[in-house]
Amino acid sequence: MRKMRTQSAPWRAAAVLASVLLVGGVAACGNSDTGGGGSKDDGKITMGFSQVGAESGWRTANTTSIKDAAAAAGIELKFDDAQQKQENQIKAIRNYIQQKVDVIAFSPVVESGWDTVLKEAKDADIPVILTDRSVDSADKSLYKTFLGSDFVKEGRLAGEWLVEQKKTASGPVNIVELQGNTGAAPANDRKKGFAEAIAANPNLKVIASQPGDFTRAGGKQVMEQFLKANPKIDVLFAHNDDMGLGALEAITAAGKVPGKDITIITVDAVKDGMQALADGKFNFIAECSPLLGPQLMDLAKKVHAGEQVAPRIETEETTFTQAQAKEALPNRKY
Ligand code: GYE
Repeated sequence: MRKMRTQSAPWRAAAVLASVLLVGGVAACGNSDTGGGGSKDDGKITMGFSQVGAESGWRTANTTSIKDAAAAAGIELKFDDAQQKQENQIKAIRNYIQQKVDVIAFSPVVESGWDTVLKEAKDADIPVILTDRSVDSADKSLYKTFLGSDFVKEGRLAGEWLVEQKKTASGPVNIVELQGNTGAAPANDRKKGFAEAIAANPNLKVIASQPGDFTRAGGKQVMEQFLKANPKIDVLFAHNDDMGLGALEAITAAGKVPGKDITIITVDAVKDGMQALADGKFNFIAECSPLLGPQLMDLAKKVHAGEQVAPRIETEETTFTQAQAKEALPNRKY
């Protein structure tokens, strides 16, 4: 399927034929078959989904949620893992356009550079749903809706907690920041929200801020550099649990006690992060829910049926202290 790309007309025709054979058995092609019929396969919706990658516990939970929800909703899912590369996402989306899927959904690895491919989908009359992360396209007609979290708010909640904790600090509080992958909406927005919140106390200073790509390996490596370059680090703000978990190794190896010598704040609240919080190694987590699958499938059905949907649908989330993590952990599903 990945080979079905552009070029000559005969090749395109062959690609179309192949996709018709592939989905034709279960679905009448086109967008007009939503009325339902006798058999339960009638009117089946095909969704092409381009996932960012498998960089974190959050992403794994998100992928599971999408696959499970598609199966439960009777939506045929074509799934592609872009391995954190925008070019792979663009290729996957072009494939989905050629295969004439009913709906395209994707989580854009970075915010910029999507206008051309989104225009191609629009010209092919295939509705696009953004999920988890958004794009910075000025033309909002290029997609139907954006389903996901408010990342600025997550950064702000993290920062506000720190401001409260350090309100009696008399001297400088040195903060290091592990950012998500460069250009990603959650990296840009969490950085922004955090900076806005900590501006309330001039003692709070971000002394170093680097991307760790949302991975454990990235978090560990960049934290090692931070520790080498900065003798006094009081706080780590990591844009996700996985980078925070990677950083724990670097902090311990440097002879410091995570959660005590260095206050650690992260975002996500996946199981491993919540465990670290309950164990006293992390100090605070701003939650970001990966369980977007059911809402996404619901939206796919609506846009396929030509119904109007809200242009922005926000996920509900909370925050966790160590005590709250201990309480929530036994029922945590991901
Ligand atoms: O916080 C991080 C993942 O886009 C919200 O991506 C998502 C972020 C999540 O790699 O763990």
